Amino acid sequence: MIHNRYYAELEKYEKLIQKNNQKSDFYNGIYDRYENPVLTREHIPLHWRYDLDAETNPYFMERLGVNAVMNSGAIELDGKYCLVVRVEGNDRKSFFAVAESENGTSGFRFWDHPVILPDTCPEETNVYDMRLTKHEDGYIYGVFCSESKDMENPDLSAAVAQAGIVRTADLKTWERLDNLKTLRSPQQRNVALHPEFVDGKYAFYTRPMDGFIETGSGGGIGFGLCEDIEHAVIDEEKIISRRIYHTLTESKNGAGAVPIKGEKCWIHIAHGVRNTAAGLRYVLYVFGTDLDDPSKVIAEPSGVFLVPLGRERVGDVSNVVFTNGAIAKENGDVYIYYASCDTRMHVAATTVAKLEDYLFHTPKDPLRSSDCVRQRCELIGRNMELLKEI
Ligand code: M1P
Repeated sequence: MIHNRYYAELEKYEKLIQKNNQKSDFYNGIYDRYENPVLTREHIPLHWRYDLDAETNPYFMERLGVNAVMNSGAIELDGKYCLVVRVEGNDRKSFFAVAESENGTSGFRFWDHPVILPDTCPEETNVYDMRLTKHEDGYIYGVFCSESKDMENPDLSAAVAQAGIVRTADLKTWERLDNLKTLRSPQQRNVALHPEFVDGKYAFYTRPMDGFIETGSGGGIGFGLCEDIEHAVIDEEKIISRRIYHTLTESKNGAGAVPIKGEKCWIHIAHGVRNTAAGLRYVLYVFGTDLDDPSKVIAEPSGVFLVPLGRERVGDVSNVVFTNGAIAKENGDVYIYYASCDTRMHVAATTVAKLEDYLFHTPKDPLRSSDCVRQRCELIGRNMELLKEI
């Protein structure tokens, strides 16, 4: 028999799922933020966490709790907004699960079961952060981090990160392909597949790393081509968005959402990391690449695009925003799904036109304080002239 408490918890759960979400009063002209997170751990269905049976669970305890929902791939499928969410159990292991919404900003509801990935790598301990690409070859690809213990290193925390690759037509049945091999980089995280062939080949954004946490000699976001997606091998990785001293990418950076095809460029929403006395700070930034050559950066606006604000600043890994999914609609609307503090998911809404205006009309970072103040004084000067008209 189902425990009585289930019905009270179900009522709370349904109220949460049906909660309206509105644009907040935040303004920067670039995007709108929404008041409420679109997904939290409370959105996880009760039957994934509790044993509902009153006999085997007399106290109605959570048996398999969920700690966080975060870094989600995003895709529009059959007119629905679908997120492939990174769900982190209380046991610290992550898995993927699809949550779907009618309008992209509220009402996200998980499908009945988590994603079952083919279990082809016995050494794999953890999987997370899937980027979803609707490729012109007809498949939907998921590229994610496949993490294993580093058996060659006696340090208990030593791990190895690789890029796992799966493909699907419906987000229900998944085929696992070989992990990506990058011949010149020992580890990879934050890898994304470009949606179109480039020179007849599959194109990946990579993040070469010497170790599991530090990128070391890996200079930033890389770009590489491969012939065979089923056994993907990349020889050369060209660094396209660099780590730069005293900028938001000083410590590291990584590809975020799969690039969006705009009118003037491919729009990349990535993350940059700097070190502080309070630990690493993760923010989002945007750059644009050539429509014919997506490895060529043609727009690099200065500074941060989206940072953790208010309640977004607090969570398991504080001072972090991270994106690995955005949905661009045919009418030009764009929904950027981002996690705060490795804890919950939010949405920001904008358009391709606004993103391109931001990309091509935000000044570049002059990289030195004295040049930055000159840049700002120019803006102030022009505005002072205009303000005389009032
Ligand atoms: O904790 C912040 C993020 O750290 C990692 O990103 P990166 O590889 O750039 O350091 C990832 O593990 C990501 O999942 C996490 O959100």
